[in-house]
Amino acid sequence: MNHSLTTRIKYRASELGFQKVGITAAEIIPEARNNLVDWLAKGNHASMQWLEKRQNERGDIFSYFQEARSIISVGMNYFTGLSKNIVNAELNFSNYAWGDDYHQILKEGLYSLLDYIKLENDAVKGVVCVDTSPVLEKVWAQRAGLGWQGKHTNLISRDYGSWLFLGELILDIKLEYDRPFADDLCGTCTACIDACPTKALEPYLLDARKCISYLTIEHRGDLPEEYDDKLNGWVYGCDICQEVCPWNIKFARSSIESGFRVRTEIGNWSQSDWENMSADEFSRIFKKSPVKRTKYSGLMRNIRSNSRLQ
Ligand code: B12
Ligand code: SF4
Ligand code: SF4
Repeated sequence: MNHSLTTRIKYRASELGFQKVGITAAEIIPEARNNLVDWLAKGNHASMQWLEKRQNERGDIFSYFQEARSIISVGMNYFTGLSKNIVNAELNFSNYAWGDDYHQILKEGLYSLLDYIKLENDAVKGVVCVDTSPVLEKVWAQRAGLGWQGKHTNLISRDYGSWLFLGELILDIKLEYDRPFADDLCGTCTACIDACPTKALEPYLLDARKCISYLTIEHRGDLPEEYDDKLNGWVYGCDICQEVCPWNIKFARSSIESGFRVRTEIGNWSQSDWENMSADEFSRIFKKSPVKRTKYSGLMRNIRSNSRLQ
Protein backbone atom coordinates (compact mmCIF):
# COMPACT_ATOMS: atom_id res chain seq x y z
CA MET A 1 0.00 0.00 0.00
CA ASN A 2 1.37 3.40 -0.98
CA HIS A 3 -0.51 6.15 0.92
CA SER A 4 1.39 9.10 -0.41
CA LEU A 5 1.01 8.06 -4.05
CA THR A 6 -2.76 7.70 -3.50
CA THR A 7 -2.98 11.20 -2.06
CA ARG A 8 -0.93 12.67 -4.86
CA ILE A 9 -3.01 10.91 -7.52
CA LYS A 10 -6.18 12.42 -6.08
CA TYR A 11 -4.65 15.87 -5.90
CA ARG A 12 -3.41 15.62 -9.49
CA ALA A 13 -6.86 14.42 -10.65
CA SER A 14 -8.48 17.51 -9.18
CA GLU A 15 -5.84 19.73 -10.81
CA LEU A 16 -6.72 18.07 -14.12
CA GLY A 17 -10.34 19.19 -13.81
CA PHE A 18 -12.07 16.22 -12.20
CA GLN A 19 -14.43 17.32 -9.45
CA LYS A 20 -14.84 13.81 -8.08
CA VAL A 21 -12.23 11.10 -7.60
CA GLY A 22 -12.29 7.87 -5.62
CA ILE A 23 -10.34 4.63 -5.71
CA THR A 24 -11.54 1.07 -5.27
CA ALA A 25 -10.08 -2.43 -5.53
CA ALA A 26 -10.63 -4.33 -8.76
CA GLU A 27 -12.76 -7.35 -7.95
CA ILE A 28 -15.62 -9.40 -9.28
CA ILE A 29 -18.96 -8.07 -8.00
CA PRO A 30 -21.43 -10.95 -8.32
CA GLU A 31 -24.51 -8.80 -7.63
CA ALA A 32 -23.69 -6.31 -10.39
CA ARG A 33 -22.89 -9.13 -12.79
CA ASN A 34 -26.20 -10.89 -12.03
CA ASN A 35 -28.14 -7.62 -12.46
CA LEU A 36 -26.48 -7.08 -15.83
CA VAL A 37 -27.19 -10.64 -17.00
CA ASP A 38 -30.88 -10.33 -15.93
CA TRP A 39 -31.22 -6.91 -17.54
CA LEU A 40 -29.88 -8.22 -20.83
CA ALA A 41 -31.91 -11.44 -20.69
CA LYS A 42 -35.10 -9.37 -20.47
CA GLY A 43 -34.14 -7.50 -23.65
CA ASN A 44 -33.84 -4.12 -21.88
CA HIS A 45 -30.86 -3.21 -24.06
CA ALA A 46 -33.07 -2.97 -27.17
CA SER A 47 -30.84 -3.16 -30.25
CA MET A 48 -27.57 -2.37 -28.41
CA GLN A 49 -25.96 -5.72 -29.24
CA TRP A 50 -22.56 -4.32 -28.23
CA LEU A 51 -23.71 -4.51 -24.60
CA GLU A 52 -24.53 -8.20 -24.93
CA LYS A 53 -21.43 -9.05 -26.96
CA ARG A 54 -19.00 -7.97 -24.26
CA GLN A 55 -21.10 -8.86 -21.21
CA ASN A 56 -18.40 -11.16 -19.82
CA GLU A 57 -15.96 -8.26 -19.66
CA ARG A 58 -18.59 -5.92 -18.21
CA GLY A 59 -19.37 -8.44 -15.49
CA ASP A 60 -15.76 -9.46 -14.80
CA ILE A 61 -13.12 -6.74 -14.83
CA PHE A 62 -10.32 -9.35 -15.08
CA SER A 63 -11.56 -10.64 -18.43
CA TYR A 64 -11.15 -7.08 -19.68
CA PHE A 65 -7.81 -6.30 -17.99
CA GLN A 66 -6.26 -9.34 -16.36
CA GLU A 67 -3.70 -7.48 -14.23
CA ALA A 68 -6.25 -4.96 -12.84
CA ARG A 69 -5.71 -4.18 -9.15
CA SER A 70 -7.10 -0.66 -8.60
CA ILE A 71 -9.78 1.40 -10.26
CA ILE A 72 -9.53 5.17 -10.06
CA SER A 73 -13.02 6.47 -10.75
CA VAL A 74 -13.46 10.10 -11.75
CA GLY A 75 -16.43 12.39 -12.29
CA MET A 76 -16.52 15.63 -14.26
CA ASN A 77 -19.36 18.12 -13.80
CA TYR A 78 -21.00 18.99 -17.14
CA PHE A 79 -23.99 21.06 -16.02
CA THR A 80 -23.83 24.24 -18.05
CA GLY A 81 -25.90 26.26 -15.63
CA LEU A 82 -28.52 27.01 -18.24
CA SER A 83 -31.80 25.23 -17.96
CA LYS A 84 -33.53 24.52 -21.28
CA ASN A 85 -36.13 27.11 -20.30
CA ILE A 86 -33.46 29.79 -20.34
CA VAL A 87 -31.96 28.52 -23.56
CA ASN A 88 -34.30 30.03 -26.13
CA ALA A 89 -34.70 26.91 -28.28
CA GLU A 90 -37.77 25.10 -29.55
CA LEU A 91 -36.16 21.67 -29.77
CA ASN A 92 -34.12 20.13 -26.99
CA PHE A 93 -30.68 18.61 -26.97
CA SER A 94 -29.60 16.84 -23.81
CA ASN A 95 -27.29 18.96 -21.65
CA TYR A 96 -24.56 16.38 -22.10
CA ALA A 97 -24.39 17.14 -25.82
CA TRP A 98 -24.39 20.94 -25.72
CA GLY A 99 -20.63 21.34 -26.07
CA ASP A 100 -17.64 19.33 -27.26
CA ASP A 101 -17.46 15.55 -27.02
CA TYR A 102 -16.85 14.53 -23.41
CA HIS A 103 -15.05 11.32 -24.39
CA GLN A 104 -12.15 13.38 -25.68
CA ILE A 105 -12.08 15.79 -22.74
CA LEU A 106 -12.14 13.10 -20.04
CA LYS A 107 -9.68 10.85 -21.87
CA GLU A 108 -7.13 13.64 -22.16
CA GLY A 109 -7.31 14.18 -18.39
CA LEU A 110 -7.04 10.47 -17.60
CA TYR A 111 -4.04 9.97 -19.93
CA SER A 112 -2.32 12.92 -18.22
CA LEU A 113 -3.02 11.27 -14.88
CA LEU A 114 -1.45 8.04 -16.14
CA ASP A 115 1.62 9.96 -17.39
CA TYR A 116 1.94 11.52 -13.94
CA ILE A 117 1.86 8.10 -12.26
CA LYS A 118 4.39 6.75 -14.75
CA LEU A 119 6.82 9.52 -13.82
CA GLU A 120 7.08 7.78 -10.44
CA ASN A 121 7.00 4.25 -11.72
CA ASP A 122 7.44 3.67 -15.40
CA ALA A 123 6.48 0.00 -15.09
CA VAL A 124 2.87 0.73 -14.07
CA LYS A 125 0.30 -0.51 -16.59
CA GLY A 126 -2.91 1.50 -16.94
CA VAL A 127 -6.07 1.40 -19.02
CA VAL A 128 -8.17 4.52 -19.62
CA CYS A 129 -11.95 4.08 -19.95
CA VAL A 130 -14.64 6.61 -20.81
CA ASP A 131 -18.10 5.31 -21.67
CA THR A 132 -17.22 2.99 -24.55
CA SER A 133 -15.09 0.45 -22.64
CA PRO A 134 -16.86 -2.69 -21.41
CA VAL A 135 -16.94 -1.71 -17.73
CA LEU A 136 -19.88 -0.89 -15.47
CA GLU A 137 -18.89 2.72 -14.79
CA LYS A 138 -21.70 3.57 -12.36
CA VAL A 139 -20.98 0.47 -10.28
CA TRP A 140 -17.27 1.36 -9.98
CA ALA A 141 -18.11 4.96 -9.13
CA GLN A 142 -20.39 3.80 -6.31
CA ARG A 143 -17.70 1.41 -5.05
CA ALA A 144 -15.15 4.25 -5.11
CA GLY A 145 -17.45 6.42 -2.97
CA LEU A 146 -18.56 8.98 -5.59
CA GLY A 147 -22.29 8.52 -5.02
CA TRP A 148 -25.22 6.13 -5.43
CA GLN A 149 -27.24 4.85 -8.37
CA GLY A 150 -30.58 6.64 -8.22
CA LYS A 151 -33.93 5.21 -9.24
CA HIS A 152 -33.39 6.71 -12.72
CA THR A 153 -30.22 4.51 -12.76
CA ASN A 154 -27.73 7.39 -13.09
CA LEU A 155 -25.04 7.93 -10.48
CA ILE A 156 -25.87 10.86 -8.17
CA SER A 157 -23.37 12.67 -5.98
CA ARG A 158 -24.28 14.73 -2.94
CA ASP A 159 -22.41 17.77 -4.21
CA TYR A 160 -23.09 17.88 -7.99
CA GLY A 161 -26.22 15.80 -8.40
CA SER A 162 -26.10 13.47 -11.42
CA TRP A 163 -24.64 15.93 -13.97
CA LEU A 164 -21.33 14.06 -13.88
CA PHE A 165 -19.55 12.28 -16.66
CA LEU A 166 -17.74 9.19 -15.42
CA GLY A 167 -14.38 7.72 -16.40
CA GLU A 168 -11.82 5.30 -14.98
CA LEU A 169 -8.10 4.70 -14.91
CA ILE A 170 -7.52 1.02 -14.16
CA LEU A 171 -4.05 0.21 -12.80
CA ASP A 172 -2.07 -2.95 -12.12
CA ILE A 173 -0.83 -1.65 -8.74
CA LYS A 174 -2.47 -1.55 -5.32
CA LEU A 175 -3.42 1.80 -3.80
CA GLU A 176 -5.29 2.98 -0.74
CA TYR A 177 -9.05 2.49 -1.18
CA ASP A 178 -12.08 4.62 -0.43
CA ARG A 179 -15.20 3.31 1.24
CA PRO A 180 -18.09 2.51 -1.10
CA PHE A 181 -20.97 5.00 -0.98
CA ALA A 182 -23.30 2.94 1.19
CA ASP A 183 -26.45 5.09 1.35
CA ASP A 184 -29.35 5.27 -1.07
CA LEU A 185 -30.47 8.88 -0.75
CA CYS A 186 -33.51 8.52 -3.04
CA GLY A 187 -35.66 7.66 -0.05
CA THR A 188 -39.36 7.60 -0.92
CA CYS A 189 -38.98 9.98 -3.87
CA THR A 190 -40.29 8.76 -7.24
CA ALA A 191 -40.10 12.05 -9.20
CA CYS A 192 -38.03 10.59 -12.07
CA ILE A 193 -40.33 7.58 -12.51
CA ASP A 194 -43.44 9.77 -12.45
CA ALA A 195 -42.01 12.30 -14.92
CA CYS A 196 -40.73 9.87 -17.56
CA PRO A 197 -43.10 10.42 -20.52
CA THR A 198 -42.64 6.92 -21.94
CA LYS A 199 -42.77 4.97 -18.65
CA ALA A 200 -39.27 3.62 -19.31
CA LEU A 201 -38.34 3.49 -15.62
CA GLU A 202 -39.02 1.14 -12.77
CA PRO A 203 -37.08 1.83 -9.58
CA TYR A 204 -33.36 1.33 -10.46
CA LEU A 205 -34.22 -0.26 -13.81
CA LEU A 206 -34.41 1.24 -17.27
CA ASP A 207 -36.08 -0.29 -20.31
CA ALA A 208 -34.02 1.18 -23.14
CA ARG A 209 -36.67 0.13 -25.69
CA LYS A 210 -38.87 2.92 -24.32
CA CYS A 211 -36.21 5.49 -23.45
CA ILE A 212 -36.09 8.69 -25.54
CA SER A 213 -32.34 8.82 -25.06
CA TYR A 214 -31.98 5.38 -26.65
CA LEU A 215 -34.54 6.11 -29.37
CA THR A 216 -32.99 9.40 -30.46
CA ILE A 217 -29.30 8.37 -30.21
CA GLU A 218 -28.89 4.61 -30.58
CA HIS A 219 -31.97 3.36 -32.45
CA ARG A 220 -31.50 2.78 -36.18
CA GLY A 221 -34.38 3.11 -38.66
CA ASP A 222 -37.59 5.12 -38.21
CA LEU A 223 -38.79 6.02 -34.74
CA PRO A 224 -41.99 4.17 -33.81
CA GLU A 225 -44.92 6.59 -34.41
CA GLU A 226 -46.40 5.74 -31.00
CA TYR A 227 -43.64 7.93 -29.52
CA ASP A 228 -44.41 11.05 -31.60
CA ASP A 229 -46.51 12.65 -28.87
CA LYS A 230 -44.07 11.63 -26.11
CA LEU A 231 -40.82 13.07 -27.41
CA ASN A 232 -41.62 16.48 -25.88
CA GLY A 233 -39.26 18.26 -28.27
CA TRP A 234 -36.21 16.08 -27.49
CA VAL A 235 -34.13 15.52 -30.63
CA TYR A 236 -30.89 14.24 -29.08
CA GLY A 237 -30.98 12.44 -25.72
CA CYS A 238 -33.38 13.28 -22.90
CA ASP A 239 -32.86 14.95 -19.53
CA ILE A 240 -36.35 14.78 -18.05
CA CYS A 241 -35.61 12.23 -15.30
CA GLN A 242 -32.54 14.22 -14.25
CA GLU A 243 -34.19 17.65 -14.43
CA VAL A 244 -36.88 16.67 -11.94
CA CYS A 245 -34.47 15.08 -9.47
CA PRO A 246 -34.34 17.05 -6.20
CA TRP A 247 -30.60 16.38 -5.95
CA ASN A 248 -30.06 18.19 -9.25
CA ILE A 249 -32.50 20.96 -8.40
CA LYS A 250 -30.65 21.64 -5.13
CA PHE A 251 -27.02 20.85 -5.86
CA ALA A 252 -26.29 21.38 -9.56
CA ARG A 253 -23.37 23.77 -10.07
CA SER A 254 -22.12 25.34 -13.27
CA SER A 255 -19.28 23.46 -14.96
CA ILE A 256 -15.94 25.24 -15.23
CA GLU A 257 -14.99 23.25 -18.34
CA SER A 258 -15.16 25.66 -21.28
CA GLY A 259 -15.51 22.75 -23.72
CA PHE A 260 -19.02 22.07 -22.39
CA ARG A 261 -20.42 25.54 -23.21
CA VAL A 262 -23.59 25.46 -25.29
CA ARG A 263 -23.28 25.85 -29.07
CA THR A 264 -25.15 28.97 -30.26
CA GLU A 265 -27.50 27.06 -32.56
CA ILE A 266 -28.48 24.57 -29.81
CA GLY A 267 -29.39 27.51 -27.60
CA ASN A 268 -31.22 29.63 -30.13
CA TRP A 269 -32.44 27.92 -33.27
CA SER A 270 -36.16 27.62 -33.90
CA GLN A 271 -37.86 24.41 -34.99
CA SER A 272 -37.96 25.60 -38.60
CA ASP A 273 -34.23 26.44 -38.50
CA TRP A 274 -33.58 22.82 -37.53
CA GLU A 275 -36.04 21.46 -40.10
CA ASN A 276 -34.17 23.35 -42.83
CA MET A 277 -30.64 22.53 -41.70
CA SER A 278 -28.40 21.34 -44.55
CA ALA A 279 -25.86 18.52 -44.28
CA ASP A 280 -23.05 21.09 -44.50
CA GLU A 281 -24.50 23.10 -41.63
CA PHE A 282 -24.78 19.89 -39.59
CA SER A 283 -21.06 19.19 -40.16
CA ARG A 284 -20.10 22.74 -39.19
CA ILE A 285 -22.30 23.00 -36.07
CA PHE A 286 -21.49 19.57 -34.71
CA LYS A 287 -17.76 19.44 -35.38
CA LYS A 288 -16.20 17.89 -32.23
CA SER A 289 -19.69 17.32 -30.77
CA PRO A 290 -21.17 14.01 -29.56
CA VAL A 291 -24.21 14.73 -31.76
CA LYS A 292 -22.18 13.48 -34.75
CA ARG A 293 -23.09 9.98 -33.51
CA THR A 294 -26.54 10.08 -35.14
CA LYS A 295 -25.12 11.52 -38.40
CA TYR A 296 -27.14 14.10 -40.34
CA SER A 297 -29.82 11.56 -41.30
CA GLY A 298 -30.42 10.46 -37.69
CA LEU A 299 -30.82 13.97 -36.34
CA MET A 300 -33.16 14.93 -39.19
CA ARG A 301 -35.23 11.80 -38.46
CA ASN A 302 -35.60 12.94 -34.82
CA ILE A 303 -36.51 16.47 -35.87
CA ARG A 304 -39.13 15.14 -38.29
CA SER A 305 -40.63 12.83 -35.62
CA ASN A 306 -41.08 15.85 -33.37
CA SER A 307 -42.76 17.77 -36.20
CA ARG A 308 -45.10 14.95 -37.32
CA LEU A 309 -47.88 15.84 -34.90
CA GLN A 310 -47.91 19.56 -35.71
C1 B12 B 1 -25.81 1.69 -22.45
C2 B12 B 1 -25.78 3.10 -21.89
C3 B12 B 1 -26.94 3.86 -22.06
C4 B12 B 1 -28.26 3.26 -22.56
C5 B12 B 1 -28.88 2.44 -21.40
C6 B12 B 1 -28.88 3.23 -20.08
C7 B12 B 1 -28.74 2.38 -18.82
N1 B12 B 1 -29.34 2.85 -17.75
O1 B12 B 1 -28.09 1.35 -18.85
C8 B12 B 1 -29.05 4.54 -22.99
C9 B12 B 1 -28.78 4.80 -24.46
C10 B12 B 1 -30.56 4.50 -22.75
C11 B12 B 1 -28.33 5.59 -22.14
C12 B12 B 1 -28.92 6.79 -21.77
C13 B12 B 1 -28.31 7.75 -21.00
N2 B12 B 1 -27.01 7.77 -20.63
CO1 B12 B 1 -25.82 6.27 -20.85
N3 B12 B 1 -24.60 4.86 -20.86
C14 B12 B 1 -24.64 3.60 -21.23
C15 B12 B 1 -23.34 2.86 -20.93
C16 B12 B 1 -22.50 2.79 -22.22
C17 B12 B 1 -23.49 1.45 -20.35
C18 B12 B 1 -24.50 1.37 -19.19
C19 B12 B 1 -24.76 -0.05 -18.78
O2 B12 B 1 -23.83 -0.82 -18.55
N4 B12 B 1 -26.03 -0.44 -18.72
C20 B12 B 1 -26.40 -1.78 -18.36
C21 B12 B 1 -27.39 -1.79 -17.23
C22 B12 B 1 -27.51 -3.22 -16.71
O3 B12 B 1 -26.85 -0.97 -16.23
P1 B12 B 1 -27.73 -0.07 -15.26
O4 B12 B 1 -28.90 0.59 -15.90
O5 B12 B 1 -26.78 0.83 -14.57
O6 B12 B 1 -28.33 -1.22 -14.38
C23 B12 B 1 -27.95 -1.46 -13.09
C24 B12 B 1 -29.11 -1.22 -12.19
O7 B12 B 1 -30.28 -1.63 -12.88
C25 B12 B 1 -28.72 -2.12 -11.07
N5 B12 B 1 -29.88 -2.68 -10.42
C26 B12 B 1 -30.69 -3.65 -10.84
N6 B12 B 1 -31.60 -3.88 -9.90
C27 B12 B 1 -31.34 -3.04 -8.88
C28 B12 B 1 -31.97 -2.87 -7.66
C29 B12 B 1 -31.45 -1.93 -6.78
C30 B12 B 1 -32.11 -1.77 -5.49
C31 B12 B 1 -30.30 -1.16 -7.13
C32 B12 B 1 -29.72 -0.15 -6.18
C33 B12 B 1 -29.69 -1.35 -8.37
C34 B12 B 1 -30.23 -2.29 -9.21
O8 B12 B 1 -27.92 -3.16 -11.55
C35 B12 B 1 -27.64 -2.94 -12.90
C36 B12 B 1 -26.19 -3.36 -13.13
O9 B12 B 1 -25.33 -2.66 -12.31
C37 B12 B 1 -22.68 3.81 -19.85
C38 B12 B 1 -21.16 3.85 -19.85
C39 B12 B 1 -20.56 2.62 -19.18
N7 B12 B 1 -19.57 2.02 -19.81
O10 B12 B 1 -20.98 2.25 -18.09
C40 B12 B 1 -23.30 5.19 -20.20
C41 B12 B 1 -23.69 6.15 -19.03
C42 B12 B 1 -24.40 5.33 -17.99
N8 B12 B 1 -24.64 7.07 -19.64
C43 B12 B 1 -24.55 8.24 -19.20
C44 B12 B 1 -25.45 9.30 -19.53
C45 B12 B 1 -25.03 10.72 -19.20
C46 B12 B 1 -26.69 9.00 -20.12
C47 B12 B 1 -27.89 9.96 -20.29
C48 B12 B 1 -28.12 10.89 -19.11
C49 B12 B 1 -27.70 10.77 -21.60
C50 B12 B 1 -28.93 11.62 -21.98
N9 B12 B 1 -29.18 12.72 -21.29
O11 B12 B 1 -29.63 11.29 -22.90
C51 B12 B 1 -29.06 8.95 -20.47
C52 B12 B 1 -29.70 8.58 -19.12
C53 B12 B 1 -30.88 7.63 -19.24
C54 B12 B 1 -31.13 6.89 -17.92
N10 B12 B 1 -32.17 7.26 -17.20
O12 B12 B 1 -30.32 6.01 -17.58
C55 B12 B 1 -23.44 8.40 -18.16
C56 B12 B 1 -24.07 8.46 -16.75
C57 B12 B 1 -23.30 9.33 -15.79
C58 B12 B 1 -23.88 9.22 -14.39
N11 B12 B 1 -23.73 10.27 -13.61
O13 B12 B 1 -24.44 8.21 -14.03
C59 B12 B 1 -22.56 7.09 -18.44
C60 B12 B 1 -21.90 6.50 -17.22
C61 B12 B 1 -21.51 7.51 -19.49
C62 B12 B 1 -20.36 8.31 -18.88
N12 B12 B 1 -19.12 7.84 -19.04
O14 B12 B 1 -20.52 9.35 -18.25
N13 B12 B 1 -27.11 5.19 -21.77
S1 SF4 C 1 -34.00 9.72 -20.28
FE1 SF4 C 1 -36.14 10.43 -20.64
S2 SF4 C 1 -37.19 8.68 -21.58
FE2 SF4 C 1 -35.25 7.91 -20.68
S3 SF4 C 1 -35.80 7.23 -18.63
FE3 SF4 C 1 -35.17 9.37 -18.41
S4 SF4 C 1 -37.10 10.55 -18.63
FE4 SF4 C 1 -37.51 8.50 -19.39
S1 SF4 D 1 -35.79 11.85 -8.81
FE1 SF4 D 1 -35.96 11.03 -6.73
S2 SF4 D 1 -36.09 8.79 -7.03
FE2 SF4 D 1 -35.34 9.67 -8.95
S3 SF4 D 1 -33.12 9.54 -8.76
FE3 SF4 D 1 -33.70 11.59 -8.01
S4 SF4 D 1 -33.97 11.32 -5.79
FE4 SF4 D 1 -33.92 9.28 -6.69
